[in-house]
Amino acid sequence: MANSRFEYVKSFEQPDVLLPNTWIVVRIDGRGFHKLSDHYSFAKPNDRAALDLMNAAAVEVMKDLPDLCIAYGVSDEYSFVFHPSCQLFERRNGKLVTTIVSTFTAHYIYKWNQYFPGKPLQPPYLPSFDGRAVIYPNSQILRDYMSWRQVDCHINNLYNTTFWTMVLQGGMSNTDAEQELKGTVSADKNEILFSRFGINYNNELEIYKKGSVLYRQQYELEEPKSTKSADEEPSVAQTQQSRSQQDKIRKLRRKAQVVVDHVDIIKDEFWEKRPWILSGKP
Ligand code: DGT
Ligand code: MG
Ligand code: MG
Ligand code: MG
Ligand code: MG
Repeated sequence: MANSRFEYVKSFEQPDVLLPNTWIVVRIDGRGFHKLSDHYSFAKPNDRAALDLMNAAAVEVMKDLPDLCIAYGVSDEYSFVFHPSCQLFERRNGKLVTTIVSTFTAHYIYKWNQYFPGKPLQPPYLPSFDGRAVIYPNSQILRDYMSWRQVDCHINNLYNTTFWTMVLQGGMSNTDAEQELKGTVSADKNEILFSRFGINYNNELEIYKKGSVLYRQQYELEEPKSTKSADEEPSVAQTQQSRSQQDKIRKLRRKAQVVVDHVDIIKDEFWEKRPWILSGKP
């Protein structure tokens, strides 16, 4: 780039690199989806097509960015998780968030007709998403973050399921249902659903109760034959090789199938069965 007398403006740009060696979570959330879901008549409390479309867009984001190790989605939000070793965009906050938000939005809009045939998108009701990045210092706190989102999913879904059953099946007004649910605990809502409507909340679809977890199927890497012992300083050639090894891992991650699951991610079992998610290694 040629130097010009205008070049100095570059010095106004602020660095926004995220702390090294930390988990990065980019959470995106639909803007004004209350209005949007009304306009396109999403089913209440859960619209299966709307959730499937969120998941389909998120799968494309995972495929596009092999550095992502897991994602979790509920309602109009999705959390995308980068491993602490991630060096994508030199870990620049703005680059990471805007890339995720725009890639997700592009796929969401591209696939809309497939999931909502006969309901073409109409301005001003066009889907858009905001996003933010938060860093977490260790995998325990990262897991607590994921648990927080899944607990939120459960609490909201139990409330919404009970509320909309009281309104749509019980013929109650929104205000009356809201009033009656004020101060109730989970057991009360389960009881209302069961005794008045014969609904066992446990039998509701897992996608509604647990949200959606996206991760890569385990991928394998053939170990390179090593001639040197581990405590020797790596040569430049070896560093190069390990870089090509890293590229190989990225390629494998890109090829690995992305799974959409609706399971408990709060208990240890999910993570213990799939150690490659947190280790970031094949
Ligand atoms: P925001 O995020 O501050 O721009 O505002 P909203 O309106 O997106 O609010 P938010 O994100 O707190 O809540 C999500 C809204 O999206 C909520 O009003 C319900 C709606 N929504 C999400 N998924 C579904 C669905 O499956 N069915 C229906 N009927 N509505 C849904
Ligand atoms: Mg929001
Ligand atoms: Mg929203
Ligand atoms: Mg939301
Ligand atoms: Mg450019």
